[in-house]
Amino acid sequence: MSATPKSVDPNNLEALWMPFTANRQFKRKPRMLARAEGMYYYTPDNRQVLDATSGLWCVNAGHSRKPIVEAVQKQVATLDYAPGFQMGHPVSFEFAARLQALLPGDLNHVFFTNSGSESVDTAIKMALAYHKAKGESQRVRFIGRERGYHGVGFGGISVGGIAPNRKQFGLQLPYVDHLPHTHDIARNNYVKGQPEHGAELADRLEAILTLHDPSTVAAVIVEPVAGSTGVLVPPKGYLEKLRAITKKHGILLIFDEVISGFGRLGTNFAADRFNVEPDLMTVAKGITNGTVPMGAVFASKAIHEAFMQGPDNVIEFFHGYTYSGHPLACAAGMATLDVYRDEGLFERAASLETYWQDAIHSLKGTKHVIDLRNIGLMAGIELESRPGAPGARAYDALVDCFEAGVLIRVTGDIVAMSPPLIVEKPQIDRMVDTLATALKRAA
Ligand code: PXG
Repeated sequence: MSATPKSVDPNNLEALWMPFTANRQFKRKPRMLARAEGMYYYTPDNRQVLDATSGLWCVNAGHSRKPIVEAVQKQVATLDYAPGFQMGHPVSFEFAARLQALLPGDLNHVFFTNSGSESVDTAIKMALAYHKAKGESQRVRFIGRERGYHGVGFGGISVGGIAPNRKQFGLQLPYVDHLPHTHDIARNNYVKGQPEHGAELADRLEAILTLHDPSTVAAVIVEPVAGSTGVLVPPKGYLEKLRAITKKHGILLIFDEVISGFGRLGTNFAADRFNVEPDLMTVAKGITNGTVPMGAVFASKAIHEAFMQGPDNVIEFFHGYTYSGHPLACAAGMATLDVYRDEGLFERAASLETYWQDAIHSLKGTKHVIDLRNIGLMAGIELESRPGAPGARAYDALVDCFEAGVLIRVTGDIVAMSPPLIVEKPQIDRMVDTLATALKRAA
């Protein structure tokens, strides 16, 4: 049998089982993106679609950026792949050092993965192994949070707080508990930036710890700003409390910054924006501008130190991936950092925040809208659900906006927008106007 069948119909959509997609609904009426440049996607028939979501929260510097394209092309022709176990290649060391220079507080070591999900599972294993190395192998519990998204590995869905991502699978990690989420539109409605109410929800951590005995808990993991479940901005003082409580009990704090990292909040990381330092940080997405799959875990000096004990011929952490530190990803990542720096994109995001905020909040009073919230260059627009059909209204808005030439993202009945940091003010206006028109039309 030949490896290349002779006649394959490129328009046959059947073979591909699409991720997180209503496959049959999609295939009846596909929405295709064939090309991208800067702020725009182009459909196969060359219709321009303004990207209000940075792909899936990852293309922070805009699409098909020349320096990144060229760096990847050069790298693939120089060193396509090199093993990363007991062998090294220069680009991964250089990229780790470049990242190290960006890290806040005591974070100073970089472990490469290929996705946010792998980063989360890596951080969970690192936390367990850290405590074991310190002689505290009883610390095996993890505390996540309702409405948290930490990817789709078994560790990630266990600490995550999204019911549909868990209930199909039955099994999860044992010994996991969850903090309450901080979404409270009764008290925090149409808030610009951080809400006033809800810091006390962090005190629930003390109660959970008392229930389980704090000395059995390895780590608490949260997204500083929950992205996927609808842009939930942390109440003032909330993250600070989590930090104080975890520190008091010798529990690690993991910030999942897969979305909030790399300029989304106008700073390197959310940890910088909120001035709260975690012990471990997980990243992905914007680390390579979405061009080549990559993720990373950033570990504090103390955590790294705990592993670097004992005989030096022994592997310190029995974990890693064939493609950890892949040369193409590292080359893409370094070129991405260059673009972020040379174009001042994180500062640009910060300077656009007020304009973005005003534009988003101009939707107040628009049909179906029940809440608006924003921070950095991200926003959640919450809709009242159509009775008996949760999610339908937002999905209709997604289809309408796509047909009108703007790509948005929806989760349940919440619209999320997170444009590339190169966005121009008239493009922000167009995103908001297109959504407003779609909502006025929506049943
Ligand atoms: N952590 C967080 C905070 C994320 O947002 C992951 C981990 C997992 O990353 P990977 O690379 O394994 O997908 C994510 C991913 C959406 C959406 O529309 C969000 C994500 C992925 C796909 C869609 O909100 N976040």
